Amino acid sequence: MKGIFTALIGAFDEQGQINEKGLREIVRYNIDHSKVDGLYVNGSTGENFLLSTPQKKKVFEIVKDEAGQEVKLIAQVGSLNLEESIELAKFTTELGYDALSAVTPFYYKFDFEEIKDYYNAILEEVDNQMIVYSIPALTGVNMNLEQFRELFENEKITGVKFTAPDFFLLERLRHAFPEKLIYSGFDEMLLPASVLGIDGAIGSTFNLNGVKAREIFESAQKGDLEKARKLQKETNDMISDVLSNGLYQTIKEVLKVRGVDAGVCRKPMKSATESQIKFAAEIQKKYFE
Ligand code: HMN
Repeated sequence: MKGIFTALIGAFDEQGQINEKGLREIVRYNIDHSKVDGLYVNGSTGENFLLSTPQKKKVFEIVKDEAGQEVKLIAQVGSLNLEESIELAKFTTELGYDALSAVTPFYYKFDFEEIKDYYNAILEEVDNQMIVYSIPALTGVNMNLEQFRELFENEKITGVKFTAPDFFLLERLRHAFPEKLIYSGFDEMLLPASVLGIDGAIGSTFNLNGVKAREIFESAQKGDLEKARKLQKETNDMISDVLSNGLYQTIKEVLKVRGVDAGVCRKPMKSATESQIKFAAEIQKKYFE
C-alpha cells in the first residue's frame, strides 16, 4: 500500500453523466503511462461530493473493472450520510478494493467523539482497512496528535491521508506511529513530506505528473536532495500554472491534449472556458513536451 497514488480525476459528459469510456482511459493512462502504484477513487478530485450514491457506485465498479489487480485501489466512501458511507464501504469491500478512506465529517461542527464514532461505525460493518482523509482547509476539522492516537486505537484504521501544510504535526505523527501508513496530500509539498518519512502520496496532479512525482519521492528517500529539489521546483512551476487556470478543468483539458477523454466538470462546477482550454494546451507544451 506504499507509493504514488493518483487521486483519480472524474470524467463526465455535458449532461453530468459518467463518461465510462473516458473514465476507463484515465485509469489506463495512470497505470500504463504514469505507472502509479495505486488509485484513490471518488476523492475530491473525482468530484465525489457532487455525485449520487448510484453514480459513486458506478465509478467504483468501472475503475475496479478496468484496473483489476494491476494497482492498489483505495475507495473514498466518506459522506455526511453515515448510512451511505457504510453502504459504499460494504460495496467497495465486496468489489475487492484494497482499502477504504473516509473524509472527516464536515459542514456541521462535529466534535471529536462524533468523528471517532463515525469511523468506528463504518468499520464495524466491514472487513477492510481505513485511511483517514484529513483535509482541514476544506473540512474545518483540525485533529491533533492525541486525537489521531485515539483514532488509531482502532486497528482497522491503518493510516492517514495528510492534506495539510503542518509539518510539525506530520513529523509528530511519523514519530509516534511508525507502523501506520502516512500519505502526503499536497503535491506541491511532496519533497518536504518525503523527507519526513511518509509512506506515499495521494495527489490530483499525479493524473498529469505521476512519473515525476515518483522521482521526487524516490530521490528524497535515497537522500538525493539536490535532484529532488530541482524536480519539486519544476513541478511547482507547473502546479502554480495549473492552479491559476482552475485545477480540475486544467487537469481534464491537459489530459484531452494527450488523447485521454477526461470529459468536463459536473455542475455546479464550471466547464473549461476557451481561454482555460488554450492555457491548458500551453501548460502541456511548456512542462510536458
Ligand atoms: C482527493 O481527495 O481527490 C485528493 O486526494 C485531494 C488532493 O490532496 C489534492 N487536494 C485538493 O484538491 C484539495 C491535492 O492533490 C491538490 O490538488 C494539489 O496538491 C494542488 O494543490
